[in-house]
Amino acid sequence: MTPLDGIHESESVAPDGSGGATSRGAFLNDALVGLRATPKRLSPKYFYDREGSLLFDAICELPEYYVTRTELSILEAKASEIASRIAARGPCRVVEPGAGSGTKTRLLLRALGPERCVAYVPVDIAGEHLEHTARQLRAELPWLRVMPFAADFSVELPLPSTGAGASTVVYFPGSTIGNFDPEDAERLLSRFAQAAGRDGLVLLGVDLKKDPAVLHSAYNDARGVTAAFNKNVLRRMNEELGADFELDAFDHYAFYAPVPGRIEMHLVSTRRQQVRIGGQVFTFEHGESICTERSYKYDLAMAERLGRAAGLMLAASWLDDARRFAVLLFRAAV
Ligand code: AVJ
Repeated sequence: MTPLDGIHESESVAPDGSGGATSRGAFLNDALVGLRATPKRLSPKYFYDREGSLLFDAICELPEYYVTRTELSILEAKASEIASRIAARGPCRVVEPGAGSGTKTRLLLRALGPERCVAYVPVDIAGEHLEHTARQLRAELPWLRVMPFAADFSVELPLPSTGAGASTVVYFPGSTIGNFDPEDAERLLSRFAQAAGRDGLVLLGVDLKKDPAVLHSAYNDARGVTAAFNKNVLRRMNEELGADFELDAFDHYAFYAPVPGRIEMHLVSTRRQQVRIGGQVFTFEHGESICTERSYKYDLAMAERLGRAAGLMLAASWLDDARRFAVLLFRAAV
């Protein structure tokens, strides 16, 4: 593991301009596997190159997309209480898988302060965006030891040593846990529990079940930013994998499925067409879709069950007044 521009690079990083830890080979392989599947499906992690991360930042500002601002409102109100709970047993290091722009994290790190936080370890697929966030954080919080890691946390969660004596808090905000099907979510939380260790903690942001109309509009904003975010994966496959997707021949389509309790995002083919990628030809029937994201919505009982299945015990929860979002603190169930 050799530092690169301040970013610790895990073995899986291939500096081939793919803007992230996932190599071009892995991206191509996942794309071919996903497009061969029935129904066709791609991982939402491929939204996040630099352009995709910026589009997601724009989504967080949309009036319809309540998720980020609701979580922020909880942190603004409860950061010092959460910090006291986290550092009750002494100083800690904060590890953040999928650390995008770190807006929420700043609130937590400031509430912890130099006495109670020995290091911050952001882990993200978008290496460039991670470097940018790390530089900003170092400038804003000069006392903070920032140790960015470019890695795909859904595959591995490598952690740098920060010296003895500090407990580990794995911080996973933003309801990104919602992107994982239940069995994968359990596996991921178990990995977090392992990384946190016996005295460790897991702090999770979870979007809660609510009026389907509210959910629907959050993923179908009037300005079409979510549609552009959704289509970003097609643009990436064209630019990075030499595919020939016509972005205008696919429509953004997102809906809430109450039975599985998730939002599904799709790209729907507007006609029968063929797409070439990686030397292969894929046929899309008129109306056939690629599922590009699932975003599960939880209630507290479901979240507690998930935690227990991953070897974690729910220690505390903070919700907004409208009970739209929850910040949950888990400790290792010894
Ligand atoms: C970052 C996964 C939490 O599912 O709400 C936003 C991503 N997708 N608009 C979510 C997203 C469409 C977001 N997560």
